[in-house]
Formats: sequence, structure tokens, C-alpha cells
Amino acid sequence: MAIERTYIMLKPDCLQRGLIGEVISRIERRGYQIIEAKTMMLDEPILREHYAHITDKPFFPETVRYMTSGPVLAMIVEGESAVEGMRLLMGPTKFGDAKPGTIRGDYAFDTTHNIIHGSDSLENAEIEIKRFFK
Ligand code: DGI
Repeated sequence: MAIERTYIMLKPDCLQRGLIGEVISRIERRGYQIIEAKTMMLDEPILREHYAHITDKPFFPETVRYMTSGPVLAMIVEGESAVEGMRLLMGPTKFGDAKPGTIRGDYAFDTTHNIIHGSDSLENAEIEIKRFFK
């Protein structure tokens, strides 16, 4: 067990639907701390970097439209095993797999519109924190 930092991003529909407070409460209740936060607009170049592993997928254009449809809230979240812990709190990527009680299970509309991003490894957390908090 170790104190880790992970990159969390509340996606445009989370902000548009007024769910920032609800989602941050869940993160804090779990014992994690938000140590930096800022709203920002994303553009296609940064999304091509961030989502390099899915740029050739058929759903990528829809992902870009969604992720550029309004501001996101970029955050650095810190706590015990925060990388894996936040992934558990968020729930899995695929819409049907995210169970009630997880953030995605409770709020996602489908696999694209899934409310929240969280780094999937400690290595990627470091890269993503550098990318979004230059
Ligand atoms: O780390 P995740 O966000 O859980 O998942 P990922 O890195 O595999 O994919 C990045 C985003 O791309 C994901 O949050 C939503 C979108 N995505 C991934 N797989 C699918 C998808 N969107 C659709 N419509 N269909 C997919 O199969």
C-alpha cells in the first residue's frame, strides 16, 4: 500500500448536468484528497495524445465530439492506492458492466458519455498529470 496520485477528469456531461459536487463528494468520502483542480476546454490534438490507444477505433470521432462539447474539470487526486481505488469507484468502461454504486454505474448514459476519466496505471497517472497540469 502506498500513497499515490492519479489523474481524474470530470467529463463535459458531468459539468453540464451539475454533478461535480456529487462526484467529488464520493471521491472525498472514500478518503481521497483533491490536491489540484481546474476547468479547461480540450481540443482534438490533446485528445489524440490522451486517447492515443483508441484513435483508430470507429467510436473515436464521437469521443472527440463529446470531450470537446464543453469544459472538463481536471484534477489530481491523492490517497492510499488512489490509482486502482479510483478505477473501482468509477466502475468499468463498458456501459453494461458498470454496477450501481459506482460513479459510472449510477450516472453514465452509455459507454461514450461516461462522466469521468481516471488513469489506469501509476505510470499513466504520471504521464497524464504532466499532460494536463504543465
Ligand atoms: O480508461 P477508460 O476511459 O475506462 O477506457 P478506455 O481508455 O479504453 O477508453 C477511453 C474512452 O473511450 C472511454 O472512456 C469511452 C470511450 N470508449 C472506449 N471503448 C468504447 C468507447 N466508446 C464507445 N462508444 N464504445 C466503446 O467500445
